[in-house]
Amino acid sequence: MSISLGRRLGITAIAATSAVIFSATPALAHTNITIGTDQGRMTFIDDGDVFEVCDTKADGAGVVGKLWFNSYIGGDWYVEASGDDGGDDGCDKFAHNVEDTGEFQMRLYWTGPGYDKEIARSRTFNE
Ligand SMILES: [Ca+2]
Ligand SMILES: [Ca+2]
Ligand SMILES: [Ca+2]
Repeated sequence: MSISLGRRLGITAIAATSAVIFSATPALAHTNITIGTDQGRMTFIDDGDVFEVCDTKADGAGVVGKLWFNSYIGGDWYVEASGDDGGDDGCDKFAHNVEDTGEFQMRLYWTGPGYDKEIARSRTFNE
């Protein structure tokens, strides 16, 4: 009786643990990801872990792309790296290693007068 109960509890515990690990795993990147609007865009380039930020509209303000991170240990999301682009030619780039230590998310902001307005946000990812 007690052995049978123990077995059943053990199986239940294993199943529950697997479910938690599965649900906490964000989608793996292994591909480029682009977000944006007509004001600008931000692209994660998987080859080299480079992030490209482009201001695509001559509207008197630039854009800033931020790479947010939240570790598996918990706690708040915070900005790990960022890059901005303004009226100059071409896009700006920054590199940041994306690894399997937590979840990453790209968020793009339009730097209008006096404030940064979020205009796009990616799914969470890592690799
Ligand atoms: Ca990569
Ligand atoms: Ca602009
Ligand atoms: Ca530019």
